[in-house]
Amino acid sequence: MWIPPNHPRRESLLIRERLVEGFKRGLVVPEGLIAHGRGECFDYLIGESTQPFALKAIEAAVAALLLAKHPVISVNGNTAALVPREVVELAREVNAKIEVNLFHRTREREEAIAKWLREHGADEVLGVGEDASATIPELFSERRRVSPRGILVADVVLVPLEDGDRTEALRKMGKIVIAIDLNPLSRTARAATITIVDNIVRAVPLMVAKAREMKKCSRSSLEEILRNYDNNQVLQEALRHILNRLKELSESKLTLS
Ligand code: PTJ
Repeated sequence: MWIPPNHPRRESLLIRERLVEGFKRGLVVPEGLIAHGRGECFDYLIGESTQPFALKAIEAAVAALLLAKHPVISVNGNTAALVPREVVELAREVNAKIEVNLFHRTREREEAIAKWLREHGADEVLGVGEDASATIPELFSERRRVSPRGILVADVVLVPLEDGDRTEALRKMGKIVIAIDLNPLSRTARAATITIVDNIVRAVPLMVAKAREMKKCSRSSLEEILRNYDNNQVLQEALRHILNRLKELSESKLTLS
């Protein structure tokens, strides 16, 4: 679809088109389009830019990934459609495995997403077909099926665009869970160890840049960043930001003339 270069909502429309394209390619499910709409609404409230609370979470997330023994990036349909190259770059920078994990799991989608990621530079993609032979205890959705070489043994898992159940189950297994979710009130956001309240299209490239920079840090300084991180405070800051923004807007002239 052609979007005029001067369209005031151009960026947002281009992101939408990437998802529609992903849907046509069989990467994204219709429910993924609905999930994106929910995300867009929260992005509007946040101001469609990365805020200090997200930067704080990104720093802690990168510290956790760099300190991890077995870091894994979990990829679903929306993530594959929106940031395939960036996911591969991040995995390379922090030495993480990439695993396909789907709520609406079909063999066709697993394979389509893995192929798409390989086309964007991934050497290995776990969680496809028989490789997803292990199960996460106490989880009944299709998300329970994981790779014994990936999420099952991971100590740190990045779960962009998640539905809450699995985050809670992974936490119960003792893993550090990093979520990227525009909704600071979602169960995922509240259950994760570290929540990046930002759009994945902005957050993942920032994580790549941060990983390149922080790779030079000592283990003790990375551990210190993690020790000082407080996810509850970050979620409170996200809500306070929305609150203040809406207050300011509600006292300003809103009509366009
Ligand atoms: O590909 P599958 O089969 O694994 O399915 C993926 C979806 C997204 C359909 C599935 O995980 C799902 O139903 O997710 P939810 O429960 O709708 O949650 C998605 C969350 O992601 C919501 O809290 C949205 O606000 C948030 N979100 C949507 N788009 C973005 C986002 N967060 C960050 N960046 C976005 N672009």
